[in-house]
Amino acid sequence: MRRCGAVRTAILAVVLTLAVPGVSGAATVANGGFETGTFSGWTVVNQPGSFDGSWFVYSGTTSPLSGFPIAAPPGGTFAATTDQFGPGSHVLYQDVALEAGFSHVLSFDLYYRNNAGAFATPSTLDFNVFPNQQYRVDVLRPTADPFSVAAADVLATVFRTEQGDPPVLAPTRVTFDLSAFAGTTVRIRFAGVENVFFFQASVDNVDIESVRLLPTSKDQCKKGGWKTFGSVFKNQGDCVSFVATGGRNRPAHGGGGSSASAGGEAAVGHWKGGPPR
Ligand SMILES: [Ca+2]
Repeated sequence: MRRCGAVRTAILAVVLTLAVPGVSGAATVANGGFETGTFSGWTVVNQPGSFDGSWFVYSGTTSPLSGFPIAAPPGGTFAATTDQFGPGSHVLYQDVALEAGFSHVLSFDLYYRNNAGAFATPSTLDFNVFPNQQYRVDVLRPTADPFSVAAADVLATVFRTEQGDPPVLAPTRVTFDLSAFAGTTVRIRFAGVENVFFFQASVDNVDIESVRLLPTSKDQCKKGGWKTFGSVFKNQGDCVSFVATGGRNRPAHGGGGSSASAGGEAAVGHWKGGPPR
């Protein structure tokens, strides 16, 4: 038994070596840390009539327009924040394609300073509705109006300020599982609205970590199931062979891999990185 175990360990080591390390291209947030010093990769939209407010790339500890204290960028030199001289509504978004056959976890550093002291959170981003003093992050259909909060447009709400929340939040890591949207393109939207008093809504280090999903049971390969693992397998037999050999028979189109969790409770196994491209 010990000898067998040693052989299995050796095989596993080889498999892991064959796996492609590092970042996959399964879902890419462009300029997620704003370190270009610009909004390259992002789109900024302000509701018409907003009073000299917008999203800004900033550095340092003073808000770029109104001069209020602000947390230093939590990563690198630059981060993004709303700032203004009066009432307005400001959207920052990016559309991201989520490759099928991967899990996708969105994360970012979120923080804010609401100088009004209290939030007002109607279900609208229209600053003409008073009072409206809030910050929210949503996953939208990419065809949605940038300011929409309609149920048909909002696939998920990742974060929103609520009445009674403390007015200041230090940089806080927020994570959200986007795996349910694999195979589609989604719009990640950060929206700040203020019509009570100055409000700096901020974000940095926006990232999506993607991990390829691999089957751990033959049943997951059958009835077309092999197609749900993206482009890894060429057919059902290729998928079944992968499972039956514990990953030693490499998929036709994938790299190495390990279905080490086969037989466990996990529905799927995974390994980091994607196939060679
Ligand atoms: Ca940054």
